[in-house]
Amino acid sequence: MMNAYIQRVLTEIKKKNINEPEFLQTVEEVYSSLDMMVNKHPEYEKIGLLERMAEPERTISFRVTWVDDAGRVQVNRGYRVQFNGAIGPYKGGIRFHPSVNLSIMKFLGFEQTFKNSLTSLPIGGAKGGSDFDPRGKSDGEVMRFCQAFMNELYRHIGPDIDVPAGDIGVGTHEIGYLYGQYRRIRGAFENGVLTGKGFSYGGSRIRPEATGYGAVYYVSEIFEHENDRMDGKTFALSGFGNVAWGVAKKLEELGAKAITLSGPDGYIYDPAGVTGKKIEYMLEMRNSGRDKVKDYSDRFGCAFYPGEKPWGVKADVYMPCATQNDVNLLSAKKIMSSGSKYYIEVANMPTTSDALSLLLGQKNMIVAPSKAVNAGGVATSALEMSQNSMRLSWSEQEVDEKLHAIMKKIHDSSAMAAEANGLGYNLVAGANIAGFAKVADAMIAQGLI
Ligand code: 2IT
Repeated sequence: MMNAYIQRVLTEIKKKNINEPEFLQTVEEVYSSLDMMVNKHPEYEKIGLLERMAEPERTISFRVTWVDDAGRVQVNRGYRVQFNGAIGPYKGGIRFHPSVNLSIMKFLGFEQTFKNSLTSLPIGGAKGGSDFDPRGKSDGEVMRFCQAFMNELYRHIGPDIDVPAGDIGVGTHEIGYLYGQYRRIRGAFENGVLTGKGFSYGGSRIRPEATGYGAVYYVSEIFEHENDRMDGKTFALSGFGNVAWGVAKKLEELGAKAITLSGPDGYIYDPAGVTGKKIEYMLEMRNSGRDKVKDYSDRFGCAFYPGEKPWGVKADVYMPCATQNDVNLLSAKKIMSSGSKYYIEVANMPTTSDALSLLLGQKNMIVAPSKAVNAGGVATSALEMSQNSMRLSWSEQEVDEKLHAIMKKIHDSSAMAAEANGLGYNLVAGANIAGFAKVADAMIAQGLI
């Protein structure tokens, strides 16, 4: 029986955010893990903690006007949701994708709050983006769009206020244009305002690899817990962007291999492994702007399955690295019947709620949640902020060691939180509880704001 306060709050939040399904799904997922904690803390209800936690501190929506190559005026909608600043300046990525809407921004900002808390670094939660579609746009159009986006965003951000980074559709290239415009408007070299920068103007070593590397470090901790070995294992991945690239690279280093990748057009199956030059080709595919994974099979002669997802392939570990709602109930059933015991979320909310309940209900299955698994990206962003504020730069090895230690700590604190709440080795609930605890403490300490 779920705690009555949680039940009441969920009902209210449902009413209030009826048109925001992704956001509602995330709030439900997080709050339903907090039963024992809320039972232990009746004071949460008196100060409306759960109601406050589910309401962004600030939601900014703005017009972005730019001119395309044909001289036509284009209008997009921009967002920045500053969800929770209790433990540090707002921090989170910017996504450029046609699917961007308020529900997606809010679910990502809510998740980011707990993810950032889990990293143990001082960063609050935020998310931003636009319904701008970078696909098929010229470089000049992308630059003008980034400049127009920053013309409004600059007034809401700053190194001690809100520090955006990249996400889907926003990589180092776009961050460069965004930073250039910020610097021009501010008339100051405040490079701590954005992370994921190029190395020549304050970017961190390992930031491009960090999300993927961090995810594999996290998986290594699970394997250690299970007395299992990484070498020789096969991994089914979806996506072929920055995250899948980092995962494939680190897997190869550890003697394991990625055997699938996917795109909006279908998936490729490469039983020999996505290794060596094939990994570097992923960057080329991404930079082409075609958004087609079939290019990989054309180049390397492996199988391509148009319009399908890789979840029916037999693999030791399943890692969705693409975007939300990538694994539905049918896919989850396929994963279950593969005999694998590892389902590792990497993308934000890759699993539909019915699929997640099914997987979580399997006794022999270990499910790891994206807010913990992909936290290496934002953790390394926080390391970039530290380097910027100290005006120095750490070596690859220094950053990588810190990232590795952070991922181990995230795994261990999640496992401990679950154990302490009588939930066994439940990494999903554990991450929610551990992430929530620090934000809750900070909000309580700071009074009603
Ligand atoms: O989802 C994420 O954590 C990101 N897109 C990275 C955020 C960041 O500030 O590096």
